[in-house]
Amino acid sequence: MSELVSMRTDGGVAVITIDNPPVNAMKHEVRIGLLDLALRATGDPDISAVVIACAGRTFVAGADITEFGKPPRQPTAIAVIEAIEACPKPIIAALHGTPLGGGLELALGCHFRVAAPGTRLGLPEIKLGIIPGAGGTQRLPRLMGMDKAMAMILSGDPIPAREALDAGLVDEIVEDDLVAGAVAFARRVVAEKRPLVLVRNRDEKIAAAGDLAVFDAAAANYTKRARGQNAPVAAVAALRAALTLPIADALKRERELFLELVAGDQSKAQRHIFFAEREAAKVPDIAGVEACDVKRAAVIGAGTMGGGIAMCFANAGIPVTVVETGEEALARGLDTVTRNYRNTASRGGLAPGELEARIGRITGTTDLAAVADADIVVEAVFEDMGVKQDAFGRLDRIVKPGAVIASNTSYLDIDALARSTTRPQAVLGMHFFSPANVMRLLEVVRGAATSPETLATAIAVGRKLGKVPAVVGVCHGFVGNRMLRLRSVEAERLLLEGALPQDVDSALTDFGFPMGPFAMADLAGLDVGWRMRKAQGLTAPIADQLCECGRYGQKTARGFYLYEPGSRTPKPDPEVERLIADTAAQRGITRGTLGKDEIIERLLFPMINEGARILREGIARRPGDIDVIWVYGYGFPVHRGGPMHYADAVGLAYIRDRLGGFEHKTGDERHRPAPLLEELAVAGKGFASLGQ
Ligand code: T1G
Repeated sequence: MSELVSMRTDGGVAVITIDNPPVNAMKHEVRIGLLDLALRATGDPDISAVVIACAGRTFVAGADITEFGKPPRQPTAIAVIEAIEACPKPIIAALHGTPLGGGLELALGCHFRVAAPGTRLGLPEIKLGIIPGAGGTQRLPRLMGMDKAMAMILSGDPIPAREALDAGLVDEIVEDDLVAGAVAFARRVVAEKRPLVLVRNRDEKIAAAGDLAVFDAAAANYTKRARGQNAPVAAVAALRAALTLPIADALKRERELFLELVAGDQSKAQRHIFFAEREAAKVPDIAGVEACDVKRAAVIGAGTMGGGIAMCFANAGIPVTVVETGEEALARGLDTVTRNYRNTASRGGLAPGELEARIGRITGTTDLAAVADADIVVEAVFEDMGVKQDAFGRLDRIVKPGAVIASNTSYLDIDALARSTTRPQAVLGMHFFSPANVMRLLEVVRGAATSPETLATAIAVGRKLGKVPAVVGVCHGFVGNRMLRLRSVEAERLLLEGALPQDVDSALTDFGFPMGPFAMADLAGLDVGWRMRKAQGLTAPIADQLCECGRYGQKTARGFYLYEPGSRTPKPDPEVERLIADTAAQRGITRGTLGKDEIIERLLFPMINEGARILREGIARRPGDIDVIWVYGYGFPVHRGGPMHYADAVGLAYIRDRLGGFEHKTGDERHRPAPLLEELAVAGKGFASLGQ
């Protein structure tokens, strides 16, 4: 008998309660307890019905992910669900919090499901590089219909209880005491002798979805965006089996696909990111430090970043004041924010009333004194040290004591900004990524004087804004941009050595990135990088020349590529190819042919090497932090686990040797294998040996 699962009876109704904090993951001991009590309730003549509920903040949020990759132990979740389905008495699942994955599959094995109002139900397995493995791909479409089930399983996103009720996934919303409501529901089922039809036997919605051509067309919309991920393709195969195979065979097929994926490298990589994401915000030396409560925020600057950051606060329910130097710039910034919200609302992305509510939380002003009572101020002014130091000096004289003063700089020295105030302990970096209201990463830059309270508050705010906070130290470009610089230099070098922009970009998109460096540069605007390079005394042989002739990318319809009017589709430009060839010739570089693998290695190995330097310097605490930064901030394919996890899969000795070859070829000392990489390679170890 497991103490994680208990049973009591309430007037002939057995209430089985799981209590395995923090998220009632269905680990081995829970499965043992559940099976034991389900069988006991089945056999007990005094029990007429069963309710399965959970203590704590949520119903079962899935299988225990830490058990993956280990030998499976009986009973499996499938065995527990089959025991529930074999019970001749009504079994009701009482859902609250986030019943996800195996938790929702457990509920789908029950005869009925009732839910508390705020419940969010989902099958997020695809985010772990797997598919539902306990019947979700077969039972969910039988309850909700194929379209809705496909959307839930292929996106992995949860749906709210009300939507689940409308779709037939839950049978009742219980407004008050959930378990009492579930017991009452059970009694009604018994009293009304309601037929106990197992979900697995409800074929009407499956029959309705029988047209395979329609199914395949809908599925293609999802798999075309898979970018090399196996799980979406497997999920479609499992769902298709629901239409083509009898349930028992289809469940078997789902299990085969699940077991193949869970043992695969992609799922290992995505599980690594799952746990690394949760570790990245943990800073051992501030464990237990209370974050200050943030009721009001302010953003200095209403440009692209300032506007996006203000939206983050408004989206999280925090009133925010946006300050600009002039009325015109302020109006332009707020118009962009309003337009963004209207676009989202027009696509059905905002609940009724939310548009006005969010815009209503944003107040614009040109009076800096208006931010005096803000609990946190995020500076997002022009990326120039002088301009920022001036802003910090003025904020220091205005903002109330105890407030956090953060900079959204993407590479400037946070310690220098802190020294331009009388309260360096209240200063740190909060580096958002463009578009700030969309990108999930938040690089939290801890300065030398940043206090534990300030850091804890910034991390808590990051989480509240729905971001993935990753704590890093101060250096030029912090972690992400510092590594990106190495990739950008190499990308330009590859052009001179024989590649074309489309060769480099397609190598990275085939690898799994959403976009290659040259298409990305054209999207962001070549002039932005040009200005930063000039400010830092850096050059980019091709990009600089393109900018000198006014080719700034999409905004000028010409950059590394050509763009037809109104189109964002990059087209190769012979003029650029000629410019590259001429530049190479001027530099005495003989251009040759570079294969995809070589291009990938040349782009990724130097940045991995820089990652090793960053770890040795302590700018990043864990290799997993670097992986989280690259996956959530720079589009590194999640199914490869980020650059450091990927490096371990490739092998550090191989990378060390290739880098040696690059250094010999380019003469660039940054290609020299970093001491940490060398040490690990010699020891036959990977970055993972350094801890998550
Ligand atoms: N297994 C093990 N640990 C888990 C876990 C899980 N399923 N879910 C969360 N944790 C840990 C997490 O690492 C953290 O630990 C703590 O719980 C709190 O989590 C058969 C095979 C539920 C929405 O994918 O999405 O079922 O850092 O910080 O922000 O088909 O956790 O404190 O040491 O994230 O409030 C499917 C995963 C599994 C859901 C809560 N289920 N979890 O978010 O807290 S596959 C999932 C989440 C499956 C079946 C298949 C979130 C949450 P620590 P947290 P939160």
